[in-house]
Amino acid sequence: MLRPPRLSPAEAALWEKVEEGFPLSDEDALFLYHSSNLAFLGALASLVRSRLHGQIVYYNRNFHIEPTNICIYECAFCSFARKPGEEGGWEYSPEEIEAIAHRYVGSGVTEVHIVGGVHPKRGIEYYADIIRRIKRILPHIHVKAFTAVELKVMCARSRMSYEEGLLALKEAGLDSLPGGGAEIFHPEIRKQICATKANTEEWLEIHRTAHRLGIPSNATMLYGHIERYEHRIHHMSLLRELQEESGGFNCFIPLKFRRENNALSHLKETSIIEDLKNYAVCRLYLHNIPHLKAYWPMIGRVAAQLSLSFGVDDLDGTIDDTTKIYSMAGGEEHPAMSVQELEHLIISAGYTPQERDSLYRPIKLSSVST
Ligand code: V47
Ligand code: SF4
Repeated sequence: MLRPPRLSPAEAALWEKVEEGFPLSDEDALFLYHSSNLAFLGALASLVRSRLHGQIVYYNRNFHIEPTNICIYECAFCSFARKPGEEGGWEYSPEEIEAIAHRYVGSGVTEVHIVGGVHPKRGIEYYADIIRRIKRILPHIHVKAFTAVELKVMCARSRMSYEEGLLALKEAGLDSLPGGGAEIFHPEIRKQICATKANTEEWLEIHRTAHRLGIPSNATMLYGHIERYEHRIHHMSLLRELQEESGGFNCFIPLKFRRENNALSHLKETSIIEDLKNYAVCRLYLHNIPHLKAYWPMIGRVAAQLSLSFGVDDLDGTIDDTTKIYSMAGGEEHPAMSVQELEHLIISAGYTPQERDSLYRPIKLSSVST
């Protein structure tokens, strides 16, 4: 990666630090967040990205199931949750979930992503049953399911420790955990946007336990609402620390706050410049988490394509379904992208597409020639 010309002394020092492979300090990250030199940020993040993954951009074929949007919590940023009996609420029966899984038989999908509201009545047994039913229909599917927030409550309801609950789900076929529920770990912000759900220590403890049991996971950060850069850095520092200890995080996903239909609708959404800058700082600061994912239904296709030049190496995914978490908050209505569309998007940005499984093992070479 060519060093951009006319760097300030501070930028040149950071370039050398990253080139030599040293981790960024919190001060370095803050400096980058305050920088308006987007070309520098992109080049620096691309230095790390190409060291880790060359020109490859991963994608996978997945679908989502949101078993319910009934939720005991009221997170300020959430447009998705409903109270029991409230209009717009749903709770699928196991048979309805089986019917969703049946739609994907023979489709080539390799992963199902299952997250939903925190239902007042459902425990580990219910969710283990759902996983078993899905695996009977799609035996080779990787089940990435349940945020730490959902897991905390389902374990408590079934009077199980985190370890017991996770082991029961693993036995039923759980393969990994998604990264949701992390939001912003700093207590100053957490108490304003999601005061009552799993706190920071609980979120980290559930992921630590999963990693110890051989269940890998992802991590997210909900950014662009009331937090400051310092809170984002604090958030990432806790993840970097846990990753140093357990090595169980596969991927980090910054989630841009979308403001429609929620209690924070008065806030402005971040600009694309801010989103790209954030991807770059995340890539640079989280040196020990191998993958950085752009979730295109949330940021849109153009921003997802641009993000590839700001450290992102993974596009999620060939989603073809009914996911509502983002469409209810202002994301794309029926997010769907075919393999050809996704590969075209990657190739036209100058990168090489690679289909992956949920553990980032290559599945096959691109079907579209570069
Ligand atoms: O925790 C909710 C976020 C998350 C809004 O692991 C919102 O591969 C923006 O975790 N604006 C759930 N974000 C989704 C999730 C996820 C998504 C994609 C990939 C993976 C993965 C995980 O959605 C919640 C919350 O942070 N969210 N409402 C909103 N208005
Ligand atoms: Fe419930 Fe999750 Fe929405 Fe919070 S973000 S209200 S926990 S569905």
